[in-house]
Amino acid sequence: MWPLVLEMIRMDRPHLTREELEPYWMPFTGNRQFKADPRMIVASEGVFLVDDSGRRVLDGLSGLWCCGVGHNRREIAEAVNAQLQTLDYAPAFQFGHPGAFALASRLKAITPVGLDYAFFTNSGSEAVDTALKMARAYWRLRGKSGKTRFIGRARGYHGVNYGGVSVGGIPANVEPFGPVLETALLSSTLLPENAFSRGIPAAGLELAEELIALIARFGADQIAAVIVEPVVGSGGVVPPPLGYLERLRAICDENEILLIFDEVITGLGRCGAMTAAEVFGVVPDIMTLAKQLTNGAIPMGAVMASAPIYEAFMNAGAPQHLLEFNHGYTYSGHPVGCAAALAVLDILEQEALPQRVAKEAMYFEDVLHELKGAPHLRDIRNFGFAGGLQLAPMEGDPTRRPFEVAMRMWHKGFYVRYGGDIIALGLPFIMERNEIDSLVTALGEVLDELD
Ligand code: PXG
Repeated sequence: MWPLVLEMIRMDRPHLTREELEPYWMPFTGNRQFKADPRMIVASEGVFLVDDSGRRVLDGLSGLWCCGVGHNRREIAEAVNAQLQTLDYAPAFQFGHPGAFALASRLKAITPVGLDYAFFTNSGSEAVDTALKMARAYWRLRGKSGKTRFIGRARGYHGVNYGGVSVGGIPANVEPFGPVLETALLSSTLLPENAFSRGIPAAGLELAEELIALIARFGADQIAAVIVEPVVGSGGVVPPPLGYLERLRAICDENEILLIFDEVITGLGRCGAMTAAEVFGVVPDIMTLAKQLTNGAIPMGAVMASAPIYEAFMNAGAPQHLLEFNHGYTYSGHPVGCAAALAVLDILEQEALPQRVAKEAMYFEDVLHELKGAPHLRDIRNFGFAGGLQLAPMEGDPTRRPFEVAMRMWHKGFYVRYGGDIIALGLPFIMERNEIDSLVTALGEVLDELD
């Protein structure tokens, strides 16, 4: 099938003209640069993307951290197709369809014990804002309506909706859009002394104590929840210091503060288990999922909530016909999204892909850390099938170098992500060792070539 796809592309798809490119306002993209030098992706298969010249490009970020089981999986396409021909849409409010219930049960089973209820959204950003609303409403129901403040963390990324940017720790994503919710940020655990750590870094546990200081400043009776990514993704691939997440959990418990894990990137295989919560043995009160949930094929997110949270809403004492949570989306639990997600969970389980990631992560780590000593490289970080290279900033233009690296990689036939001072890698869970080798070798060559 593969050569046929390439033939079709060559024959039927001329490059778009500048005029044809113009009307699309692209997200999180340098629109002017892209339209001057387009990188058009027209097909995909397994660990490869195909551009509009029919060139195969190795996908080093699983799309945008979402296509871990590989592109164009037949099982997902068939499940989606069958669902579309059976039930394309069912009203999400006041009616149900079997797929959403089946998916909720599957997610309950694969997330840590205690996260028993699934609320569906269409993206990670919506999952985050849903989680924040859930947390505030929960405390209100418990008679503690003063608990409204959220604590996030520097370098955190929690999507782009107003709640998410309020708790996020990437200034450029919030400054143009303020004022936002009142929040406070913990410091990032990215410490110079941890540079070139393999996996979990040794230093930084004491940074969890900042939460104690924030509680002293604002009062536990004003704080609804703490939200963190167990392993920071977009903010630079930052694994947590040894013991850090456990300590956050303990402080939250002592102070009646909810702990939210944003597992939009870390969930469903990337960390070598179904969730990062499982890897670290720390169970949050609320967990967000998206991206890998449908392998990127259909937009979908989920919020997993603990039984006490769900029960607080159910036992609020209102008549049965009234809504317990005034929140939801037209496409919450969309039948096609649920069908895709169920197919993805089957693949993850049947092919034991989280286990594969756990096993191969060591190989990836070894190969990636061989880059140590390459020009411009300030740090290498990794966890599971996620890796980050931090580059020394160019004078006067600190984000230029990662951009240059990513563009040169693209022209060599490799897709990696650039942002800030970071090159990020998020390998597909099915990537073979020789493919990892070629990706990292190409990165080494590009770093050598740079000024
Ligand atoms: N939480 C986390 C932890 C994320 O990484 C979101 C929420 C928002 O998800 P949606 O589906 O609304 O985009 C994300 C998204 C990158 C990159 O290159 C990361 C994301 C999105 C796009 C690019 O690191 N993360």
